[in-house]
Amino acid sequence: MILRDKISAQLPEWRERVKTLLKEHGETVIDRVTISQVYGGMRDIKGLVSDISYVDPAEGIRLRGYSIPEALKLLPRPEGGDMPYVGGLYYLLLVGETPNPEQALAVEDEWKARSVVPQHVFDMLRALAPQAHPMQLLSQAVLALQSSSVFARRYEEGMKKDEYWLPMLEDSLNLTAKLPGIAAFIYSLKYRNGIVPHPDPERDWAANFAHMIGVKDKTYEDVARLYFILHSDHESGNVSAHVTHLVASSLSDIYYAFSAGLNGLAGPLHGLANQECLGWLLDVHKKFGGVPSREELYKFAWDTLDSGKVIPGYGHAVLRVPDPRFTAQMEYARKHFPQDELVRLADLVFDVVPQVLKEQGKAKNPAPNVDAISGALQYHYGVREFDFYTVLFGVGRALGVTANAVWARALGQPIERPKSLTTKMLEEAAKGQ
Ligand code: CMX
Repeated sequence: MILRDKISAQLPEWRERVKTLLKEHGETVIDRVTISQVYGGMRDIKGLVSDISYVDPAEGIRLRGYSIPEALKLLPRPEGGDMPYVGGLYYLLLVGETPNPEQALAVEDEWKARSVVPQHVFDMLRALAPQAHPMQLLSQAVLALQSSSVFARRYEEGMKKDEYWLPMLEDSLNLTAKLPGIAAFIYSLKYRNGIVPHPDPERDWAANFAHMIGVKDKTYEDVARLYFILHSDHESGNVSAHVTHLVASSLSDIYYAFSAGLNGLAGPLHGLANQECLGWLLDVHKKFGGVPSREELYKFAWDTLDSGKVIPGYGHAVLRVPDPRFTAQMEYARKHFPQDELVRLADLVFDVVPQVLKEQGKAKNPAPNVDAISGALQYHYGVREFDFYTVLFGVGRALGVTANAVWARALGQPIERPKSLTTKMLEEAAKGQ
């Protein structure tokens, strides 16, 4: 298999590189840690490694060194498509090289061969409470697949540490292959008739999602590709990526680990912000009977803050500029449907909210993040049940966290175990200064 062969070929050099770094420079100090960081969600503490993506505060994400516009331009596209194959992106994340069309299609073919979702997963989802949030369904579905983990079976049988990454790759491909079908089923179960068409072998991974969810407009295939690519990876410290890595570091398989990561993504300060944001835009739209004036929106934004709420889709723990993932989606919307009311509203919010947050003076980054516009695109195509939107985020996020998990196994990253202190110890450390 192409991914296995490509990673295999790189591994000896990578292992040597890490071994030498640790042996010769293991005691080199790279950063200092302050009490506010210890008490403040470990913000900016450099304690994780990922060679797959890096978020530059002043520039945004780079996937294997490529900015979002560069990646979208370089990755191979389907004929007539505006956006690249997601299989090509997965190749880039896993292998670190830009794939040619055959290589991107090889990943797409791997996914096709592994896409059948076992019946017990559908049965289990049907048995859950009707009011269960779609993210609960997604997390449970991933967990239900755990019984098929190749890693868990091979570990039980006994396997050398050097080989751990191989079944991790198998599991990652099996899991990611099934996610579009699972997500489409969750959508249909919650909001339609619970029936999903079979995947179409002629379509790629993202286009199949568009097909299975029932959006007829062909351009939604591009939106699906764009969406999954943009949400794939955002280095390792965000909640969903970090939780997945943390759980997998105990040698749990990817199903246990990613199910846990999804539970973190379901929080309103993280992935759920996309549903919250669309809800906020709709509240504005309803209150003013359309797109309000600048002044009306300014007051509405202040009312949100004064009521003790955050403005969803704005702010970021690392970024200090508008999120390029926001920009890519906004550019798409402006190009393809500039007159859409929610897109016009999201554009106005982009004009007004940063100013409001600056005036309030709390948020370190008053600019939009990925969630500020993503829902408006889905809404345009008729995917209007906005409590489903974080599921879409989760499907995309699987690509990044599984790629990281494969490499963490390949390079033998150990179980995570940071050290905690008591408040008294911190007070004493402060006195000693
Ligand atoms: N609206 C109102 N207040 C905000 C804000 C926003 N959009 N963003 C930050 N703040 C506030 C914080 O709540 C914090 O207030 P307190 O001092 O009272 O606790 C203060 O500004 C400082 O926060 P920060 O250091 O700028 O941001 P954090 O790193 O603590 O948090 C984030 C980052 C994303 C959780 C925060 O900006 C936020 O809550 N944004 C809205 C929710 C959102 O869009 N989340 C999605 C992020 C992207 C993703 O993961 O999907």
